[in-house]
Amino acid sequence: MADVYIGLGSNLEDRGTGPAGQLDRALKTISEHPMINLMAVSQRYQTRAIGPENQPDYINAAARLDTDMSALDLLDYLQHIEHEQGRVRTIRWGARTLDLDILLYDRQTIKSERLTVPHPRMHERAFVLAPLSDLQPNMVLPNGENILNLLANCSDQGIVKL
Ligand code: A4P
Ligand code: MG
Repeated sequence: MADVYIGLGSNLEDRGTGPAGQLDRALKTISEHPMINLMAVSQRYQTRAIGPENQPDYINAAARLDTDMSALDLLDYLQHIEHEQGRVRTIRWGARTLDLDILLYDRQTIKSERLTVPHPRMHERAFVLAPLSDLQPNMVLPNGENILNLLANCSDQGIVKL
């Protein structure tokens, strides 16, 4: 079984369901996959958008999964869920109904065309580090960095625990 952490984010509604409801829906779908055990879900955070500024605040969270799926199969499944929940890819870092990122996959380092793990920008983003610290406060990343130290460096990013 791989020990996996994913990040969830949303700042748009889809068919009447707002960002918090998008996260609920995604977590329910993930928990229903026969090859995935949803082990834990973090608190939720309201976070200021990083990237283009003219977009609403996000709701972000993280989850811990156990799975026998390969990292690429998991990515396919997460992208399928994004698509089902109305995700349209237009501007990089632009507003979206749902973003599901693989943050960590069993302490592996993966660099392929479709997948970079650990997620390349996670160490500088409070909206990833704060929910991860709910799941495992003493987590150390594969490169040796401690997430609480990293989180202390992004105290100016405007995130609020809900
Ligand atoms: N990809 C590579 N590695 C991964 C990975 N570890 N997990 C590839 C998931 N996908 C990965 O992603 C583009 C491509 O990245 C995918 O096709 C996949 O093969 P995308 O979801 O289509 O586009 P994106 O998310 O706009 O791009 P990117 O560069 O992944 O953006 P980020 O870094 O995920 O940032 N502000 C707040 N407050 N909260 C947020 O959640 N999210 C973003 C997106 C920007 N600003 C935000 C938030
Ligand atoms: Mg993404």
